[in-house]
Amino acid sequence: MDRCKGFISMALGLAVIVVAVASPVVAADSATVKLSPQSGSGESGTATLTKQGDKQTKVVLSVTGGSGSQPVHIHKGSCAQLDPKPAYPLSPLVNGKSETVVNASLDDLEKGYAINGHKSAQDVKTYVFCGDIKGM
Ligand SMILES: [Cu+2]
Repeated sequence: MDRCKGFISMALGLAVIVVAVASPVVAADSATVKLSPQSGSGESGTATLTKQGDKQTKVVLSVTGGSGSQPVHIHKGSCAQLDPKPAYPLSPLVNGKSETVVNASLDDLEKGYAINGHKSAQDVKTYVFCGDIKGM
């Protein structure tokens, strides 16, 4: 009986090691960014970044709580300290969706960039959501 328990815990231990080793390999080709509301907008969602070869990244946004057409960009910096000048413009968010292929590798984007949304083309100054792109 004790032997049996020992085997089970060993098997569980191995399973944990396998998962821990396998995960980063899978995550390397894509990253998910959580987009959190700003300026009391109530807008939130996710951005999924997927490698498109070595020099491009597909960015797909899915956001709820907004309306109309909203400008979205990738900016240098972090949500806490954002460079106001957009680094890579993304397709405007319409009906909560935006899809763009940007000319930057996922590896580069994971080195200090953030995705942010603006209230409207007329009110670009108001940030409505933001998420930091982080490496795994
Ligand atoms: Cu922006």
